[in-house]
Amino acid sequence: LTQDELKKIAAYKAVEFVESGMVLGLGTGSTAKHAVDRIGELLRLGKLKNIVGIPTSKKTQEQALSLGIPLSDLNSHPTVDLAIDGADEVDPHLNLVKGRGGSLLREKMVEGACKKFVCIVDESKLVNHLGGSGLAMPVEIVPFCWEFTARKLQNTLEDSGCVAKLRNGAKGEPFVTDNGNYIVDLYLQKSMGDLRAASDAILRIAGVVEHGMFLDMATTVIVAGELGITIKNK
Ligand code: DER
Repeated sequence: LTQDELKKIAAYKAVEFVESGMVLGLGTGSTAKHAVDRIGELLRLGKLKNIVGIPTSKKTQEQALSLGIPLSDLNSHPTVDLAIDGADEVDPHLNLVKGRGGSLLREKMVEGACKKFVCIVDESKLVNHLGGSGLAMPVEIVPFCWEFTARKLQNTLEDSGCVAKLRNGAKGEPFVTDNGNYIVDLYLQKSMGDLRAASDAILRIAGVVEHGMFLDMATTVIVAGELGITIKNK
Protein backbone atom coordinates (compact mmCIF):
# COMPACT_ATOMS: atom_id res chain seq x y z
CA LEU A 1 0.00 0.00 0.00
CA THR A 2 1.28 3.47 -0.82
CA GLN A 3 1.49 6.14 1.89
CA ASP A 4 -1.44 7.96 0.29
CA GLU A 5 -3.55 4.78 0.31
CA LEU A 6 -2.80 4.39 4.03
CA LYS A 7 -3.77 8.04 4.61
CA LYS A 8 -7.06 7.42 2.78
CA ILE A 9 -7.77 4.30 4.88
CA ALA A 10 -7.23 6.24 8.12
CA ALA A 11 -9.35 9.14 6.85
CA TYR A 12 -12.28 6.97 5.80
CA LYS A 13 -12.18 5.17 9.15
CA ALA A 14 -12.39 8.52 10.97
CA VAL A 15 -15.41 9.59 8.92
CA GLU A 16 -17.28 6.60 10.35
CA PHE A 17 -17.36 8.66 13.58
CA VAL A 18 -19.36 11.42 11.81
CA GLU A 19 -23.09 11.56 12.53
CA SER A 20 -25.76 13.67 10.78
CA GLY A 21 -26.32 17.00 12.46
CA MET A 22 -22.73 17.37 13.65
CA VAL A 23 -20.62 20.53 13.58
CA LEU A 24 -17.32 19.26 12.17
CA GLY A 25 -13.79 20.66 12.32
CA LEU A 26 -12.33 20.04 8.85
CA GLY A 27 -8.57 19.48 8.95
CA THR A 28 -5.79 20.50 6.57
CA GLY A 29 -3.19 18.45 4.74
CA SER A 30 -3.05 15.44 2.43
CA THR A 31 -4.59 13.03 4.97
CA ALA A 32 -7.41 15.34 6.08
CA LYS A 33 -8.14 16.01 2.39
CA HIS A 34 -9.36 12.42 2.06
CA ALA A 35 -11.66 12.86 5.07
CA VAL A 36 -13.17 16.06 3.65
CA ASP A 37 -13.65 14.36 0.26
CA ARG A 38 -15.40 11.43 1.97
CA ILE A 39 -17.69 13.73 3.98
CA GLY A 40 -18.63 15.53 0.76
CA GLU A 41 -19.36 12.19 -0.93
CA LEU A 42 -21.59 10.96 1.93
CA LEU A 43 -23.49 14.28 1.90
CA ARG A 44 -24.00 13.97 -1.85
CA LEU A 45 -25.21 10.37 -1.45
CA GLY A 46 -27.64 11.50 1.27
CA LYS A 47 -25.94 9.21 3.81
CA LEU A 48 -25.06 12.26 5.93
CA LYS A 49 -27.34 15.24 6.54
CA ASN A 50 -27.27 18.64 8.29
CA ILE A 51 -23.49 18.82 8.57
CA VAL A 52 -21.79 22.17 9.26
CA GLY A 53 -18.04 22.33 8.51
CA ILE A 54 -15.57 24.61 10.30
CA PRO A 55 -12.48 24.71 8.05
CA THR A 56 -8.95 24.91 9.52
CA SER A 57 -7.46 26.72 6.51
CA LYS A 58 -8.40 28.68 3.40
CA LYS A 59 -7.29 25.63 1.41
CA THR A 60 -9.75 23.34 3.23
CA GLN A 61 -12.43 26.03 2.96
CA GLU A 62 -12.04 25.99 -0.83
CA GLN A 63 -12.08 22.18 -0.95
CA ALA A 64 -15.22 22.03 1.24
CA LEU A 65 -16.95 24.73 -0.84
CA SER A 66 -16.22 22.78 -4.03
CA LEU A 67 -17.82 19.71 -2.40
CA GLY A 68 -20.92 21.63 -1.32
CA ILE A 69 -20.24 21.11 2.38
CA PRO A 70 -22.11 23.87 4.31
CA LEU A 71 -19.53 26.00 6.14
CA SER A 72 -19.49 28.24 9.19
CA ASP A 73 -16.94 29.48 11.72
CA LEU A 74 -16.10 29.49 15.43
CA ASN A 75 -17.93 32.77 16.00
CA SER A 76 -21.18 31.04 15.08
CA HIS A 77 -20.19 27.63 16.48
CA PRO A 78 -17.88 28.09 19.50
CA THR A 79 -18.25 24.38 20.29
CA VAL A 80 -17.42 21.80 17.64
CA ASP A 81 -18.66 18.20 17.93
CA LEU A 82 -15.80 16.47 16.15
CA ALA A 83 -12.64 17.47 14.32
CA ILE A 84 -10.76 15.20 11.93
CA ASP A 85 -7.20 16.23 11.08
CA GLY A 86 -3.78 14.84 10.28
CA ALA A 87 -0.48 15.25 12.09
CA ASP A 88 3.22 15.29 11.29
CA GLU A 89 4.25 13.37 14.41
CA VAL A 90 2.38 11.35 17.08
CA ASP A 91 4.12 10.34 20.31
CA PRO A 92 3.05 7.43 22.59
CA HIS A 93 0.96 9.83 24.72
CA LEU A 94 -0.99 11.03 21.63
CA ASN A 95 0.79 14.38 21.71
CA LEU A 96 1.14 15.73 18.19
CA VAL A 97 3.32 17.92 16.04
CA LYS A 98 1.25 19.69 13.43
CA GLY A 99 1.71 22.61 11.11
CA ARG A 100 4.14 21.51 8.45
CA GLY A 101 1.39 22.63 6.09
CA GLY A 102 1.42 26.03 7.79
CA SER A 103 -2.14 25.88 9.20
CA LEU A 104 -1.35 25.23 12.85
CA LEU A 105 -3.02 28.34 14.32
CA ARG A 106 -6.48 27.83 12.85
CA GLU A 107 -6.15 24.06 13.43
CA LYS A 108 -5.32 24.59 17.11
CA MET A 109 -8.20 27.09 17.49
CA VAL A 110 -10.73 24.70 15.92
CA GLU A 111 -9.41 21.53 17.52
CA GLY A 112 -9.20 23.32 20.87
CA ALA A 113 -12.95 24.01 20.58
CA CYS A 114 -13.81 20.37 19.92
CA LYS A 115 -15.49 17.78 22.11
CA LYS A 116 -13.59 15.11 20.14
CA PHE A 117 -10.50 15.43 17.99
CA VAL A 118 -9.79 12.35 15.86
CA CYS A 119 -6.27 12.50 14.45
CA ILE A 120 -5.58 10.45 11.29
CA VAL A 121 -2.11 9.31 10.29
CA ASP A 122 -0.24 6.69 8.35
CA GLU A 123 2.22 4.73 10.49
CA SER A 124 5.21 6.80 9.31
CA LYS A 125 4.08 9.60 11.64
CA LEU A 126 4.63 7.60 14.86
CA VAL A 127 7.66 8.82 16.88
CA ASN A 128 9.09 8.03 20.32
CA HIS A 129 9.23 11.70 21.25
CA LEU A 130 8.10 14.92 19.57
CA GLY A 131 10.80 16.59 17.48
CA GLY A 132 12.33 13.13 17.11
CA SER A 133 11.74 12.74 13.40
CA GLY A 134 14.43 15.32 12.58
CA LEU A 135 11.70 17.23 10.76
CA ALA A 136 10.49 20.66 11.69
CA MET A 137 8.43 21.73 14.68
CA PRO A 138 6.68 24.85 13.32
CA VAL A 139 6.04 28.08 15.26
CA GLU A 140 3.82 30.87 13.91
CA ILE A 141 5.32 34.30 14.67
CA VAL A 142 4.53 37.91 13.76
CA PRO A 143 6.58 39.27 10.83
CA PHE A 144 7.82 42.26 12.85
CA CYS A 145 11.52 41.68 13.70
CA TRP A 146 11.17 37.98 12.88
CA GLU A 147 14.96 37.42 13.16
CA PHE A 148 14.86 38.61 16.77
CA THR A 149 12.03 36.17 17.55
CA ALA A 150 13.72 33.29 15.69
CA ARG A 151 16.87 33.86 17.71
CA LYS A 152 14.89 33.91 20.96
CA LEU A 153 13.25 30.60 19.98
CA GLN A 154 16.61 29.04 19.16
CA ASN A 155 18.10 30.19 22.47
CA THR A 156 15.06 29.04 24.46
CA LEU A 157 15.47 25.47 23.19
CA GLU A 158 19.26 25.43 22.96
CA ASP A 159 19.41 22.46 25.37
CA SER A 160 17.58 20.46 22.68
CA GLY A 161 20.15 21.48 20.07
CA CYS A 162 17.58 23.70 18.39
CA VAL A 163 18.18 25.36 15.01
CA ALA A 164 15.51 27.88 13.97
CA LYS A 165 14.86 28.59 10.29
CA LEU A 166 12.38 30.98 8.67
CA ARG A 167 10.10 29.05 6.32
CA ASN A 168 10.30 30.35 2.76
CA GLY A 169 7.83 30.14 -0.12
CA ALA A 170 8.55 28.84 -3.60
CA LYS A 171 10.37 31.98 -4.73
CA GLY A 172 12.52 32.28 -1.62
CA GLU A 173 10.27 34.90 -0.03
CA PRO A 174 9.01 34.33 3.53
CA PHE A 175 6.04 31.91 3.68
CA VAL A 176 2.94 33.83 4.86
CA THR A 177 0.18 31.99 6.75
CA ASP A 178 -3.59 32.43 6.28
CA ASN A 179 -3.33 34.89 9.16
CA GLY A 180 -0.58 37.06 7.61
CA ASN A 181 2.15 35.71 9.90
CA TYR A 182 5.49 33.95 9.33
CA ILE A 183 6.52 30.42 10.29
CA VAL A 184 9.82 29.59 11.99
CA ASP A 185 10.66 25.89 11.77
CA LEU A 186 12.55 24.48 14.76
CA TYR A 187 14.90 21.54 14.10
CA LEU A 188 15.74 19.67 17.30
CA GLN A 189 18.60 17.26 17.95
CA LYS A 190 17.25 15.95 21.27
CA SER A 191 13.91 15.56 23.01
CA MET A 192 12.47 18.71 24.58
CA GLY A 193 11.91 16.71 27.75
CA ASP A 194 9.01 18.35 29.58
CA LEU A 195 6.80 19.31 26.65
CA ARG A 196 4.47 21.49 28.73
CA ALA A 197 7.45 23.49 30.01
CA ALA A 198 8.81 23.82 26.44
CA SER A 199 5.37 24.94 25.25
CA ASP A 200 5.11 27.57 27.99
CA ALA A 201 8.65 28.85 27.30
CA ILE A 202 7.87 29.20 23.57
CA LEU A 203 4.55 30.95 24.17
CA ARG A 204 6.13 33.44 26.59
CA ILE A 205 8.20 34.91 23.73
CA ALA A 206 6.30 38.10 22.81
CA GLY A 207 6.53 37.71 19.00
CA VAL A 208 5.25 34.12 19.05
CA VAL A 209 1.62 33.57 18.05
CA GLU A 210 1.36 29.75 18.48
CA HIS A 211 3.44 26.56 18.07
CA GLY A 212 2.84 23.21 16.44
CA MET A 213 2.82 21.00 19.53
CA PHE A 214 -0.75 19.80 20.19
CA LEU A 215 -0.44 18.50 23.73
CA ASP A 216 -3.25 16.42 25.24
CA MET A 217 -5.62 17.54 22.46
CA ALA A 218 -6.27 14.44 20.35
CA THR A 219 -8.93 12.19 21.90
CA THR A 220 -8.36 9.43 19.33
CA VAL A 221 -5.56 8.66 16.89
CA ILE A 222 -6.30 6.37 13.94
CA VAL A 223 -3.11 4.83 12.53
CA ALA A 224 -3.20 3.06 9.15
CA GLY A 225 -0.30 0.68 8.61
CA GLU A 226 0.71 -2.20 6.37
CA LEU A 227 -0.73 -4.63 8.94
CA GLY A 228 -4.05 -2.79 9.31
CA ILE A 229 -5.70 -0.02 11.31
CA THR A 230 -4.90 0.76 14.95
CA ILE A 231 -7.20 3.03 16.97
CA LYS A 232 -5.55 4.64 20.01
CA ASN A 233 -7.80 6.36 22.52
CA LYS A 234 -6.74 8.91 25.14
O1 DER B 1 0.06 21.03 8.56
C1 DER B 1 -0.72 20.33 9.23
O2 DER B 1 -1.05 20.59 10.39
C2 DER B 1 -1.18 19.02 8.65
O3 DER B 1 -2.34 18.58 9.30
C3 DER B 1 -0.05 18.02 8.87
O4 DER B 1 0.16 17.98 10.24
C4 DER B 1 -0.35 16.66 8.29
O5 DER B 1 -0.24 16.79 6.92
P1 DER B 1 -0.29 15.49 5.98
O6 DER B 1 -1.59 14.82 6.29
O7 DER B 1 -0.23 16.07 4.59
O8 DER B 1 0.91 14.64 6.32
